[in-house]
Amino acid sequence: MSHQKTDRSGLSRRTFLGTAALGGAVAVGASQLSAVNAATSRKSGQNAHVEPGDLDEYYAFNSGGQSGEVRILGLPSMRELMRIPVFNICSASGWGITNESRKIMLEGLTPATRAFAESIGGILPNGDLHHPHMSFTDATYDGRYIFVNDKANTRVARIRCDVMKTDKIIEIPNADGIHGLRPQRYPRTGYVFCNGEHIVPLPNDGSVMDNPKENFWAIFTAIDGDTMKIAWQVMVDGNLDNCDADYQGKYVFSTCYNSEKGLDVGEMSAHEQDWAVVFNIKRIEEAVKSGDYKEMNGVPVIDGRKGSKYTRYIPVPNSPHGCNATPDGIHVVFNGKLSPTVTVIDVRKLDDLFDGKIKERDTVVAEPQLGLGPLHTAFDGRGNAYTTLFIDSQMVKWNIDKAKKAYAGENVDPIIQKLDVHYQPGHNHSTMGETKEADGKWLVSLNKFSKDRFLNVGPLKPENDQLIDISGDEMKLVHDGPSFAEPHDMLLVHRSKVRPLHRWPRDDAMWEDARKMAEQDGVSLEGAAQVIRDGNKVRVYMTAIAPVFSVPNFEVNEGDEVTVVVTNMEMIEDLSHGFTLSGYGIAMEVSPQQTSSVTFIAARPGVHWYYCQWFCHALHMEMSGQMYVKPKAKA
Ligand code: RUQ
Ligand code: CUA
Repeated sequence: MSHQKTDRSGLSRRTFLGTAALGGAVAVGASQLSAVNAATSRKSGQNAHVEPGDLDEYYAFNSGGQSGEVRILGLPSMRELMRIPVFNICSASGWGITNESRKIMLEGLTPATRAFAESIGGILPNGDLHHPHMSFTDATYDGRYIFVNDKANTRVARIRCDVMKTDKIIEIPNADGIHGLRPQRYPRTGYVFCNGEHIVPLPNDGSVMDNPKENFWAIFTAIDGDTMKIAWQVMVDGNLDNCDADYQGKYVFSTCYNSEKGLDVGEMSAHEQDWAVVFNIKRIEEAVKSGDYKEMNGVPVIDGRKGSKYTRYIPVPNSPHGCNATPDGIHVVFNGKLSPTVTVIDVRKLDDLFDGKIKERDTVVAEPQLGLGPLHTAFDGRGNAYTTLFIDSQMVKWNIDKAKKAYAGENVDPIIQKLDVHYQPGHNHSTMGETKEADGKWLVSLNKFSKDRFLNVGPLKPENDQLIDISGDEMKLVHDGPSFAEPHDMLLVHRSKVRPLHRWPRDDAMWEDARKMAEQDGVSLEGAAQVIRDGNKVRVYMTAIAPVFSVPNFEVNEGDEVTVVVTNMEMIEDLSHGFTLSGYGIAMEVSPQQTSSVTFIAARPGVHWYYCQWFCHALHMEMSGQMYVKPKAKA
């Protein structure tokens, strides 16, 4: 693709957000051609088609954006395999309904938020999940956990990769809107780092609400990923957007687009330069040990504002967004967003920077001009970088070494190719690209607009996650994948790194409360068929084995507090049952060897059927029972 053409399409696309139609129509014609080319004349020999019954080579963990969940896709087929509810309420699995999930959703909240949640029904019903990232050992994925952020309610959650379920959710105090999130890469995770995006007063309790320049702050947080307790926080100037950790375990980086501490768009984008903050982990840990911090809401908060020995602020042109460390372990790329450039630093210079031997901008080794709206960068492990250009609607492939040479004054063009994507890409992600094992096979462009790429589904359109083959010299677009509610980020993990179980372990900690309760009642969950009355509390224990619940019916009084505990005793893979109670807003998943429980008030007299909602047997429809609720007057 010649630069001539690139520039023209870039110009027409630039008007996309304003006048839409024409630029988009031109782009569709061109891309259909390139899709045909990809199918017929691709040289790289990679096949995106996965035959029926064949397995994908990669897991793709896709954020569900404002749906609050995580999705698992197979790559390269882009088939959706599973959804993992996290911050959302899930009608199918009962996440947010069962006792087990509600405990996870409640117990990590601060006391103030917990009281608020209880006033609106017990849990916060939504989340805005942008960034799923897997735990690392020695700078590559280790298959233990996936950590995710919630921008909407300032939380961080952890997903267990053995069962692909959320097991911890914590609220981050002193911050507002957790956005960027990355686990420590080396020696292992370790810390999970996350950014508070919005500046707020400290404490944010209404006692101070004016004069943001003096009173509002952004907070950088390090969580202990093993315990999910907050290790420390750092108060910084400006705000915080995205972050990444180095490959050495020494530094963490965060971009700032609001060095102005503005409260509206005009104020926030006023400066020609903002910055990237560098956090010195060792020095911060020493500060925690020596007591150089202020405790706020039970957390040590270190002062990392300009001039502190714990941070450095590297000037970066204008409102940088993505923050990406390269698989060679040496560079970090800050993506300019309002500047057509990305800024590349060399992490080997950071010791000297912190020792005062060099200045902030001396760490910069390249600053190539790539196109309009650079947001995120991915890598192929062969020295090339791929940056999304939001405004140009393109993916640009460029060479890091060439960019360094150009920065040093040599007459070289680092840009290798620009590929049209459809449309307005945000994140991109390459297979294993944020690890030392980056393999340069596939790249996904997560486009925020799909407009004319799919059948029209009304005013709200899906996003478009496009699969690009990067194994050859040229990027080839091979697949369009519609997705809902703005996935921001996609983690592409080789299947050898993830080893989920086929059944739950019977002694799993997920239902330890139900087990304790059963023990007190003298009931074995595994053989249970019992109804226990304890004052106005009723506990119903049953097993599920296709196609029967061991308790075919039970009777309670109106107003009783009822707890139903269901244990699936199937040993057969994939034989999930469920428990749905009609008219009570209750559904739960009970997968092989799992126990699930739910507690509710029997507020509605009459006969209420319960049934299994996961198709499990030829007599699945008959897998049901009845709850009789005697009205108060007759009780
Ligand atoms: S952000 S589109 Cu929420 Cu990751 Cu850059
Ligand atoms: Cu059990 Cu359907």
